[in-house]
Amino acid sequence: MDLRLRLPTDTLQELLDMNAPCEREAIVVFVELSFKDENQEFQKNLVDTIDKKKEDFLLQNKEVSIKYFPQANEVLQDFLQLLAPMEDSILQSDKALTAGEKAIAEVAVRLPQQHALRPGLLSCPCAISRAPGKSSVWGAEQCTPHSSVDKGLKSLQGERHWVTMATGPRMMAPICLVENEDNRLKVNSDAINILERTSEHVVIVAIVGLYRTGKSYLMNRLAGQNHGFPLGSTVRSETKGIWMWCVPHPLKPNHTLVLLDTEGLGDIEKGDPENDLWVFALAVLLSSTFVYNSMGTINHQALEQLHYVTELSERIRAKSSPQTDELKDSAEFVSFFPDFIWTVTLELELDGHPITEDEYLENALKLIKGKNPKIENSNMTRECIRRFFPKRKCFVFDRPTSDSELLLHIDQVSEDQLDSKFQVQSENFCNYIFNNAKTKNLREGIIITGNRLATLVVTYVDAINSGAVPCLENAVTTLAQRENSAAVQKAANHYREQMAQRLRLPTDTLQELLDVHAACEKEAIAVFMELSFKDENQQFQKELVIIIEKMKEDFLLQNEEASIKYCKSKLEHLSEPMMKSISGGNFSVPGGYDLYLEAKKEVECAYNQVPNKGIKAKDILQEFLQSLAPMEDSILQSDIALTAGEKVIAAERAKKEAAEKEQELLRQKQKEQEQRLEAQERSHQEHVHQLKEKLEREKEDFLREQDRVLEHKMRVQREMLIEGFESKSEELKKEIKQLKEEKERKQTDFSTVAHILDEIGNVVIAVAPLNLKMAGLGLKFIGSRLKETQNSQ
Ligand SMILES: Nc1nc2c(ncn2[C@@H]2O[C@H](COP(=O)(O)OP(=O)(O)OP(=O)(O)O)[C@@H](O)[C@H]2O)c(=O)[nH]1
Ligand SMILES: [Mg+2]
Repeated sequence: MDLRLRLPTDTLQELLDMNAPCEREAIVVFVELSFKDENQEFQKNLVDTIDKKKEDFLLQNKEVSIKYFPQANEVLQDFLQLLAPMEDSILQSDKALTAGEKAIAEVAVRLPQQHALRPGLLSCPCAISRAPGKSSVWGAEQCTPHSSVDKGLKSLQGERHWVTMATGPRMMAPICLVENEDNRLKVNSDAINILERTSEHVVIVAIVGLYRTGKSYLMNRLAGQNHGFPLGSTVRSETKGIWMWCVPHPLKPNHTLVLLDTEGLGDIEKGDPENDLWVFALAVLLSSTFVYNSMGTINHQALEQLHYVTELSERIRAKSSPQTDELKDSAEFVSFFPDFIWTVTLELELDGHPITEDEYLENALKLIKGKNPKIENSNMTRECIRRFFPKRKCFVFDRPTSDSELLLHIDQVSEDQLDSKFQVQSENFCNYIFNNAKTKNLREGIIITGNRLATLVVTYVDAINSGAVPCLENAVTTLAQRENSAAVQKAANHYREQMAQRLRLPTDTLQELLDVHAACEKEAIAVFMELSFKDENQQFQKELVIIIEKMKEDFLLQNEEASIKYCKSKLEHLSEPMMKSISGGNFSVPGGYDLYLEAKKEVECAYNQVPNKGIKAKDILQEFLQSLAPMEDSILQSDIALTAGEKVIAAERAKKEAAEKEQELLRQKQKEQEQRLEAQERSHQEHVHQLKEKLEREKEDFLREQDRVLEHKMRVQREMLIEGFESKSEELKKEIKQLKEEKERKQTDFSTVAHILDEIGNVVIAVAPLNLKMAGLGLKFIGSRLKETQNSQ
């Protein structure tokens, strides 16, 4: 239960479901080990104990739940009651429902309120089945219980922003991620803490645009809420810095949708426009979908306002050191830039003909012929958007409402008061994001999780504050250092836990332990491979080799110790009567030697019958027999029933038997050393095999990415040619040629990774020099001893 449960569970049923198989397994263990359980006395005891433990788990679950969210019950109850009148009026005014359906819905609304939140149980209060096209942008079938209660809970809870659930923190309201204090960016550690606790993959949507253009409102709609990111009703910029809201992704299970709302650009009251640039650059670097929001038409002016994009090549770097060849650093932007969406509030008509939104954007991004600086500037913005962002999309919005009074308090306007065109447009936009916004990844298949995002934010903001330019390659290196070291830890923990779980010490044979070791090591390497990336020179994999090797040695030692302890105690117990007879002089009689031999044989037989003695069984017996030798000789010599000749023969026989046993023991040792060497070789093979697979995957990821970039560049190059911009097309051709050469170069690099594989193999051998030397020398030594004993016979 401890191993499988993560408290608090989402539902009571989840805990009970976990209890059932654990209880079943516990009963199997009992039945396996018990016998002659008169009147099932012990079994009843077991039932009581398990019951008590289950109760303890239930209590713990409740306590953990309450600890993280003290008044969940009460707060939610209050909130639901608060909603009741409004809910009723929505229900009664819904023409899609018959009177009968309304009556049923009324009962359904009341019921969950009565049963809401039993201890340790966060249940879903969303009982009104949403009528199609009503209530929420999340769609009729999407139930958003947590987000729909979030705001109410937040207002009642004050400071509390999030509650920890099994999958990570679920935020009740947005929180500032990067503060903008006196024109200096500062990471908010509370927000970082929240991200650190999120291990889910993240889809990150950032919105940027001029101030007072409805950015926060649009983000709230993505969260399925009217409230959330605060909206401003004055002309001054409301949002400051970058705000973050993590909500469960409505379509992708186990994904968190991270919404980043940013401070409006171009607010003249702000002192330093420099900051706008950094906010813009950060939003590009952090998001997987970048939304640029504007009002009016996409014209020269709008493009001029988007000049930030042309400055990105000065604000972001792909590589840490300048390129050796001529390839511009920004030529690589498209490989890690987010998708681009332009959302614009306007009447959509071009030259009197209605066109699609995407056509509208593409038209607006066509370069304009002409040499005046204004045109050149807006052309530059067009070109940058087309070259940097891998994918473009446009959404056009009408005003949410034509009623200017309502517009002022748009966050209090209910869905059905909104203009129906806007409702459809907004739903299309949200659905597009939910279905198409990608999971954030850096290049080469590095998928971003909440905690990785935390590192990215800190790394980038630190770079900006230190006066440097945030650089993707440096961020990847920082991330890799942190993640790879955690990957080593997790892999090592997995190995240790699995070994402890699967091994019953002492094992019967060494091979048994080595087999379990091989299986656990294989899994641990897989854990490492899964979690690590950019492990330069296999630095971290080597670390893992060393740690696992050490843990294996510990298990081997423990195994020997357990066997020695058990064998000694058994032998002591079994030989007790014989030892008493020796000390009582029972064998110091005529014929005593034969009596002694018989008693010794009995002890040996009984000892041999004892199961599960482990790998030291023979050593301990041999040690015991050797300890008897002087006594044995004195019993033999003092036995007057034997002649001198018989005594000589008996002594010879005893010596021979001892030598045979010794030889057998040496043979066993030799076999064990061979097994250990084989295990070492197997370990080496496994490391190399999994590394090879990973490198192969990385190569495929890299090539796929390069192809995507090339395809994008070739498309832009063709378009430039068609639009009559030959020199730009030539420039791109050059980039394409260089990229193709780089692809070739990398391909050869990947095909010459044999040396890496050799190296990791060497490490596997080198980390256990003592072991191997011991094994190698040991084998020689045992071999020569074996020969010696054979010769002496
Ligand atoms: N959403 C939206 N709001 C509009 C529109 N026209 C005027 N507004 C008003 O502008 C306000 C803008 O809301 P916000 O979502 O806070 O705008 P914003 O872009 O986040 O503003 P800043 O954070 O200050 O940059 C709303 O409260 C409305 O009163 C429109 O077409 N759409
Ligand atoms: Mg805002």
